[in-house]
Parts: sequence; C-alpha cells; structure tokens
Amino acid sequence: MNISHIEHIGVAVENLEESIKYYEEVLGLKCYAIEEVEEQKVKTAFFKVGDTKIELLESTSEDGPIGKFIAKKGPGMHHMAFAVKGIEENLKDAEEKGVRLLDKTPRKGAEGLDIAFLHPKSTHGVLTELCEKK
Ligand code: CMX
Repeated sequence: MNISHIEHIGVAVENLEESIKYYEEVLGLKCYAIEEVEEQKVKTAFFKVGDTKIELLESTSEDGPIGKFIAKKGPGMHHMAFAVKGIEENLKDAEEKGVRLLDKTPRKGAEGLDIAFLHPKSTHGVLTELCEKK
C-alpha cells in the first residue's frame, strides 16, 4: 500500500446539528462543509484537525449503512480513511493479500474523492476506506 496519512475519521451521529455544536463549542473546531452523499444515504459535516479531517455522518435513511450501524451499535466511530496514491493498485494489492473488498473499483465520495471500502471482517474490526484526490 501507498498510504500518506489518515485522510479522515468517520463518526456516525444521530443528529448532525447537535453533534456539530459539540465539535465547535467544546472542541473549538470549525465545520467547513456540509454535504449530502445521496448514494450513501448520508449527510456529512467536515472539520479539519491538522492534515486529518473528522467526518460526521448522519443517516438520511434507516436502510443506509449509517442507519443500520446506529440501529445496531449506536452512535460512535464508524470508519477510518487513509489517503493513498494509486487507489486501484492499492485495492488490487489488498485483495491479493486476502482482504475482502466492498468496492472492487473506486467510486466518488464526499469532497469529490475517489473512495473504496475494505470489509471490517477482514481488517480486524475497523471499517477501512481508501481515498485518493485525483
Ligand atoms: N465497523 C466495524 N464493524 C462493522 C461496521 C463498522 N462500521 N459496520 C458493520 N460492522 C459489522 C457488524 O457489526 C456485523 O458484525 P457481526 O456479523 O459480528 O454482527 C458485520 O459487520 C455485518 O454488518 P451488518 O450490520 O449486517 O451490515 P452489512 O453487512 O449490511 O453492512 C458494511 C456492513 C460494512 C458491509 C456496510 O456498512 C458497507 O458497505 N459500508 C461501506 C459504505 C459506508 O459505510 N458508507 C458510509 C460512509 C460514506 C462516506 O464516508 O461518504
């Protein structure tokens, strides 16, 4: 793999507006973007912490990945995303090493990044995302 840094940490929340208040008023971070990703059935809010971002994820549908996650586990850390160079080659490499891919080829995620997920059952319990800004 060719990882440069942690691009973002995804946090599943029940209410985006309420959660933004905590990140801004208690942690002192600034929400710089709110974006809906229809395909993923989520509304997202972004904060920068150095080179890394925090992505808050509120579900827009009970049957989306965040809706299902919250119903099962409650709100909390949902995924970790690595910035990579050459996302297709990195996916191929992971698959060859026995990792189960949720996306065989990258697709468009929030902020226009190319993204792909690795299944948490083959990454020691952490839903893992690879991202590349092309
Ligand atoms: N972290 C760790 N484990 C997780 C998990 C997560 N985020 N989500 C689900 N799991 C576990 C479940 O606990 C369950 O484990 P058990 O079988 O031991 O109970 C197992 O994975 C299967 O979970 P499930 O509830 O049956 O859900 P699904 O298999 O239908 O979906 C997953 C799980 C990860 C395949 C699906 O959520 C997915 O494809 N995620 C990738 C896309 C995504 O998360 N999008 C939202 C973010 C979008 C963005 O960042 O823009």
